[in-house]
Amino acid sequence: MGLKATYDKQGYVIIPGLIQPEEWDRLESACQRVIVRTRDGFWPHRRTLGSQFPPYDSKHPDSWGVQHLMHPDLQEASFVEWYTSPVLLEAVKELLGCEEGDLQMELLNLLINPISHDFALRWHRDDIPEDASMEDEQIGLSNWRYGVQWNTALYTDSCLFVVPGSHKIPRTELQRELSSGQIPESPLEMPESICLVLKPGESVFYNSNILHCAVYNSKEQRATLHGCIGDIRGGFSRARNILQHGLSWMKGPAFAQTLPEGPARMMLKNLIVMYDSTPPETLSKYSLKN
Ligand SMILES: O=C(O)CCC(=O)C(=O)O
Ligand SMILES: [Fe+2]
Repeated sequence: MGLKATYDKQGYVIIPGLIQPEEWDRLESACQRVIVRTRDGFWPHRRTLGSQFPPYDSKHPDSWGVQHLMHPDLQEASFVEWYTSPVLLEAVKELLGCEEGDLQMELLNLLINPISHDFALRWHRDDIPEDASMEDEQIGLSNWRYGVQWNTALYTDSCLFVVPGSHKIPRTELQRELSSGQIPESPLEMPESICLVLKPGESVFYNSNILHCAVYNSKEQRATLHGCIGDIRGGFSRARNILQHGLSWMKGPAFAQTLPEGPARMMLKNLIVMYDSTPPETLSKYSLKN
């Protein structure tokens, strides 16, 4: 089966080799710098322990993610260069079945291990609330075709668990019960769930509405690039999910000036068109609670 067929069937596919050998050291040292900056309290855009979705509680001292790696204040050019690199975008275009001109710039974050204690995210779908009716869940799943999310691990990563195939089917009674607010005791209690183990340099592309959860071990080093790209043929179907992260900085001249040659400018323009045309009621349709 080809990559796209596998992705469509399972809801995820693992692809190696999307960080070129000559990019690796630069990207890894940039990750190390932003991790230190975040843990030392000098980067406010972070995912904090205790919060599953934005807005993240700014008071918790420990972090499980660094937000907005492409933000101009970080001055780390390697992130936007990698995010718009030909090898990565080829994979994205193949999975979305779209042309370069359809690509919409979205998020690039870094997922890291907490240091004070372990943390976990409960079973969820990123853009469908846990209490959605079966009908709404089916509508949400059917419409969620215009973007792809991925995790690219710099170090072995065994944090993410998914139920293969669950990106197409509303939850069963049992899946609903196990995804209603509680942190799982063990993710493998969920029937048919698997751990998506990534080796260094491997990426998993996944439908972010697949039923998934994550477990963060404070003793195991994690630096996993976590991005997503949209397809403008989806209109503003992704607006709520993307814009909840606070992307007004992407509209300013400081960010535009950092963009490399290539498709980056067009991808940003596509994001801004969506941003500016999204009706406010679209943004408030669901409010995902922590
Ligand atoms: O840590 C991960 O790999 C998954 C994160 C996640 O599911 C989320 O941020 O919604
Ligand atoms: Fe998620």
